[in-house]
Amino acid sequence: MKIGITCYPTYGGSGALATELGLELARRGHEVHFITYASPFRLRGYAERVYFHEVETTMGRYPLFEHYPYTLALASKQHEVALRENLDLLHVHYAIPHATTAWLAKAMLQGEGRQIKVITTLHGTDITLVGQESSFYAITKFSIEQSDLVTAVSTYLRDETYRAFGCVSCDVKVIPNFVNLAEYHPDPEKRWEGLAPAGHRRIMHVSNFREVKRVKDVIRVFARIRRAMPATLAMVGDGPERPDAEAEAKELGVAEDVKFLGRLDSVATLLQGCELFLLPSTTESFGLAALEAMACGAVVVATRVGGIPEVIDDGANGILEPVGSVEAMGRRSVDLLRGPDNLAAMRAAAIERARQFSADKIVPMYEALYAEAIR
Ligand code: GMT
Repeated sequence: MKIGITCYPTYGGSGALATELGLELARRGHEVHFITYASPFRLRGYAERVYFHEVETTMGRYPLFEHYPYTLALASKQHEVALRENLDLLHVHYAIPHATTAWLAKAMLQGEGRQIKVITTLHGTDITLVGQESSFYAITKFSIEQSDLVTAVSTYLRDETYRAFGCVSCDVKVIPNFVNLAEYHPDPEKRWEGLAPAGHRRIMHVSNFREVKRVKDVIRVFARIRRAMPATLAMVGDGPERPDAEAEAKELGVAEDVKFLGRLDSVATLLQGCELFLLPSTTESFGLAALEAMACGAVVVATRVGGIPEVIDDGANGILEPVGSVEAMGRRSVDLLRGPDNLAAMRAAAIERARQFSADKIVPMYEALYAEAIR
């Protein structure tokens, strides 16, 4: 099959998932065309049957356009690539604006007597936050309803889509996030040499440091662990909340043991050395970062929100607490780290749970969906 994929190419779970999906599909013999404004960050180097088509984001000085109409440029590129490469379908990730531009590209193709199917995957804040803003609500609802097929990454997100948009004519199918076990797997040899002193517990957080990630809570939980034992926290990523997190680390006296590493294209080797992964978000439709951490053998300490309980069983393969309960997250982290048997058992359970979301199990669900779409 020939598949066009549009996603956000920069740091973020939806772009990560879309790129991993494209790479898996290509390994399975499909031809994959990424259509977006930059090469997706997880697309590293050449991969067989994978192509990247760049969408322009600027043009020469044209005073009439104070803002470049990127969405029109994207729709034009989706149309152009679909026509030239004879694509069977466009699979867009994150509804805004990708589902809308795909609808436009499809309408243009139809005008030329060509058919293409549009599949939209909803990832999170396209439904829970941005899509519900008054400027975007109607067009998001319209674009979802006009898609040939719609998927959501968790049951929570599907139900939230029905609740918030009441999409009468759409049947949202749940296809959970998946993890590439060839890259994300345990490696007991990894111990963060050069990052954490010997004897330190290794704690980690990865995100785009937006408000929803509550990165100050990450620091607060870590400070409670640090008071109880030697430990290092690796903060991977960047975003608007980073200065606040840095200030919080200073304020709580743990700055020396908190390493802000910035954006990294690949976190697998760090995750392999990590013992606890902190994800205290306000909302999380699935928590791809948590799944990848579990696959590497880290215990995730997260909030009991959104789709996270669909991935983590509290007390069995991870720890869940209400939003903002840094005291409980800190206390349970310390208890776990002090009990080597419990920690080892929970790490093993996390690896086992992550295997249920392996690419081998989940990607065929997308392939079945594609077959259904073009039937
Ligand atoms: O909704 C977002 O915040 C954007 C999106 C992204 O691009 O980072 O993240 C979402 O998609 C991921 C992949 O499906 C999910 O694992 C994340 O839980 C989800 N983030 C939120 O719901 C906050």
